[in-house]
Amino acid sequence: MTLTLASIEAGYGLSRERLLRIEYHLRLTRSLEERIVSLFRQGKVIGGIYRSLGQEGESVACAAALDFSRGDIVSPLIRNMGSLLVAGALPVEILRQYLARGNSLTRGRELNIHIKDFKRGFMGPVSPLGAMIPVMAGVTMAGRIQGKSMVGMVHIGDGGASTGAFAEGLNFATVQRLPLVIVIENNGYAYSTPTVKQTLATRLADRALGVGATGETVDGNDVLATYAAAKRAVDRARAGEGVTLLEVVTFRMKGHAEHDNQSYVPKEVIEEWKQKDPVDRYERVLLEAGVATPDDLAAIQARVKGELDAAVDEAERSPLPIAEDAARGVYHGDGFWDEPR
Ligand SMILES: Cc1ncc(C[n+]2csc(CCOP(=O)(O)OP(=O)(O)O)c2C)c(N)n1
Repeated sequence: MTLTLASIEAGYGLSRERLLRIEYHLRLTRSLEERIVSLFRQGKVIGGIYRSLGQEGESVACAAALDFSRGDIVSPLIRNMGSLLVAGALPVEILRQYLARGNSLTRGRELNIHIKDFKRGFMGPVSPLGAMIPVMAGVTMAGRIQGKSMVGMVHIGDGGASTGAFAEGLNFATVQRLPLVIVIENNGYAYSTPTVKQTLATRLADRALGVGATGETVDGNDVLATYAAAKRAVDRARAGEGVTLLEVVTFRMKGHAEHDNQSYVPKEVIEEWKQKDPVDRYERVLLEAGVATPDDLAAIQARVKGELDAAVDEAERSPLPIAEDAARGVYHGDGFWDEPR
C-alpha cells in the first residue's frame, strides 16, 4: 500500500508537524553524537562515548509516544540520547556533561547522559545495569499514590535484561499493575557477547509471559512501527492495564564505546544492517508519502547544524568545575544544587 500523509495520520495519529519533529530529533541525535566524537578525538571529552548509531530510531520513536505534559518520565540508558532530546534536554546540557563542565546539570560530577530533571521528564541511568527497572517501578508507583496519570518508560539492553534486577523489577511492576513500559533493545551484542549467548529465547519479549505482562516485539529500525507499538504500550499503561515489555530489534553499528573497533562482528552483518538504517528509512517514508520534500529535509539538517554549532561553542566556553565545590552538595541542605550556574 502506498503511504500518504492522510494514511499516516489515520494509521498512526501523527500530524505532519509531529512527523517532521521526529525527523528533527533523529537528525539531532545523530549529529550531536558526531560532534561529541569529534570533541573526543580532540581530547576534550572526559570518559567514554557510547554511540547509538543505527539505534536512534527506537529511542526517538519510543519517547515520542510519551506525553511529557502529563508528567511522563523516561529513563534512558547510555544509548538513548534520542529519548533525552525528545524529553527536552538541550544539546548544550548534554555537551557540558561530556565535557564535565562546572555548570553541567551534575556540575561535572557525572558524565555522558547520567542526568535527570523530573520536571521535564527524564531520569538518566545509574551504571549497574537493570537497577533502573525497580527504580522506575518505584517512580511509577509513587505517581499512582499521588493520583497522577503519568506513565514511566525505562530502557534496558539485551545484556542488561539478563540481570537479577531486571527480572525482579519486571515481576514487581507487573504484579503491581504499574504504568510502566520496559523497552528491551535487542541490538545484537552486549559488549562482544552476542545475544544468542545471553539467552536461548528467540524473542526477548517472551520474558513477559512468565510474569503475566504484555510482550511485544517490533522492528526497532522502522520508526513508525516502533512509535505505534510504544504508543499502544503507553496507552495500556495509562489506562491501568499495566506493564508492557517492548522488544525493539535493532543493531549497534559501532563498538561498545570509542575504544572498541567491533572486530568481533562479521563485516557482512554490519553491511546488512547499514541497509536498514532507521534514519534513511524514515526519510524515504517521508519523501514517498509526500510529507516532506528534499528541501524540507535539507532545511532540518541546516537547522540542526546551526543549533549544534552554537551549542558546541557555548559548551566549550563553559567553566570547568571549581575544586572547592567537590565537598559541597554532598549532603542535603547546603544550597549547592539551588545556586544558579
Ligand atoms: C550489572 C552490571 N554488569 C556489568 C556492567 C558493565 N557493562 C556496562 S555496559 C555492558 C554491556 C551492556 O550490553 P547491553 O545491555 O546489551 O546494552 P548495549 O551496550 O548493547 O546497548 C556491560 C557488561 C554494568 N554496568 N552493570
